Amino acid sequence: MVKFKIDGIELEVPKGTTVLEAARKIGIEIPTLCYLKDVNNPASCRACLVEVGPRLIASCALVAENNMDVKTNTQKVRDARKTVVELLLSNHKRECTTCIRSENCELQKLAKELNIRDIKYEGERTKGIIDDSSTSVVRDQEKCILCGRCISTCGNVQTVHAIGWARRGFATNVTPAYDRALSETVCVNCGQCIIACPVGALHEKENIKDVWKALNDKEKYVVVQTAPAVRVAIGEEFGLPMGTRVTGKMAAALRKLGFDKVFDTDFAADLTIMEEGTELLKRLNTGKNLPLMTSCCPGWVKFVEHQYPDMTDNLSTCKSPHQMEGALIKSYFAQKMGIDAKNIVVVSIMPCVAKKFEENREELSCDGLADVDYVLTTRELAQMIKEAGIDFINLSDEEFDNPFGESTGAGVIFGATGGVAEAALRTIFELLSGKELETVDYTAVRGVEDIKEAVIELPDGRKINAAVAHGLSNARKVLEMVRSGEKHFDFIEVMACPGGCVNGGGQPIVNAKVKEKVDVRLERAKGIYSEDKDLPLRKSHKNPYIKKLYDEFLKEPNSEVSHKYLHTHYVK
Ligand code: HC1
Ligand code: SF4
Ligand code: SF4
Repeated sequence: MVKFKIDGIELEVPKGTTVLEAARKIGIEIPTLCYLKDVNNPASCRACLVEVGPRLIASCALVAENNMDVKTNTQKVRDARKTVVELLLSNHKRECTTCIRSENCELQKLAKELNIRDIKYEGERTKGIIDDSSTSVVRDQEKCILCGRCISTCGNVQTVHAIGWARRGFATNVTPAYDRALSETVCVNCGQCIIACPVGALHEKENIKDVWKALNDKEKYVVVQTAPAVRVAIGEEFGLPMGTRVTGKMAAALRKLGFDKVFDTDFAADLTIMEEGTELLKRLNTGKNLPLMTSCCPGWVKFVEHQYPDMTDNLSTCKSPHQMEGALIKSYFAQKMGIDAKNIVVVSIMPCVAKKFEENREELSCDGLADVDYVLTTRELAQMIKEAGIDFINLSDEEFDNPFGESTGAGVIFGATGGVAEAALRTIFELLSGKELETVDYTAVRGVEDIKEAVIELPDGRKINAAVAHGLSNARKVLEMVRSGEKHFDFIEVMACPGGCVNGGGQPIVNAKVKEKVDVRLERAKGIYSEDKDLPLRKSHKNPYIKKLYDEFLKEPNSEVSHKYLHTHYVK
């Protein structure tokens, strides 16, 4: 242990603790911009300067030592921090009123806290570009403050390394190698860099205008569906605590926006379990293409295509749930309603920016029509609700529309890491045994441990070895273990985003300081599991509308019709 003082307060902390960590533990506020807990700590922004003797030192890189006397609140410290931020602002494209991150920008917030009223150092600014080549992520270099949080996230958390540092000194910027467009790189579109960025230098490619246009077009029948993870996060955009379930208010708001039908992607998550569970049992019988790897996360699918092309046959052929639902809306539902599928516009509300890439893939279409026409993030939906002047907080709960509005708890838990595996296990076991499961909670695959493993004994004595990984660095570890023969798995669930979709790149952006105290992944997952617990049905195969869909249209899981609408293939 080390004994030292911060602002006269005696402290005892474990060896290796930084002054920043120690100060925050006792409630002393030190500003930071580049620091992102467990991800990024380059000591580059210098906003966290503190005074130790005659020197000003960055507290994030200052390891506490015995007898140190640290001061965090002197005039010298306040002036120095102010100068640091003024210099950053002098080289920043300051269009705060129209910036996508206005009111949720860490630089704006800090400038206000430090009472910066004018920019003293006007002069030449570093030139940069706006790269909007990607379907998912837009980069605006002139808003970048060179904190490096995106680079560390992409490189260390995701092991993708699509972006990095280039040039030196005043010309330094963040860019893909050789200044390529992001769309020409190995970027998997996960958007984790967006939610790591403290400012508006990275954001999603917006589709709000496209959706308003469709809603205003009298010829179009506009249908919306919402992903499991949106309902436990969108409330944050309206000031509700993290993880608050607002499923009914969300359905009501969507109706007020003018959508003709309000469907739930959770229904198709149940359907995915029927299709993927059947696929798993078939592969177990033939021994081919094992382990079966989940395919509902387009960031993960892209990662496999780029980095493990020899393993694409291991991916499930199932489309992701919202793509399945889109294909069914334009076939089964259109036929039922007597609507020309060409006039239907399907909008998916997703916690994800990779889904924007996914819906544009030509592999995800049927009869010449894209399954899904537009994907909006949770943030974009909140924006539309605000633009429409809807009093979200005071809305009364409404239900989803049928035939795609009913889901089981198994569909809901898709939104958290381990959810797909748990949902599959609930169904596979029952279908094989013909017996009711006594407990449906497979807690071994829940939580945010990097890699989770479970062995499930089937009624016929066979065992299924399952692995669950979230975040692509963990996925890479699992694939390397499989390749080297170190581990044998039959089933692998991967979600590209740490924590799964609850922490997707399209979700409300949480300030880095809040992330230090609260695990966003766990808070939102709590909302997911409580919705699961409260639903009367918790196993996909019990969903009455799923049974009806098979009776009326698909016949049986993995049938020819199912393959036409619900399955796809990948590129190597
Ligand atoms: Fe997901 Fe999925 S869980 S991929 O994260 O399989 O986006 O929430 O909608 O499609 O259901 C996302 C979430 C989502 C799909 C489902
Ligand atoms: Fe990297 Fe994901 Fe950002 Fe692409 S979207 S640059 S893969 S973090
Ligand atoms: Fe999208 Fe979910 Fe995959 Fe993240 S984990 S890229 S939010 S599908």
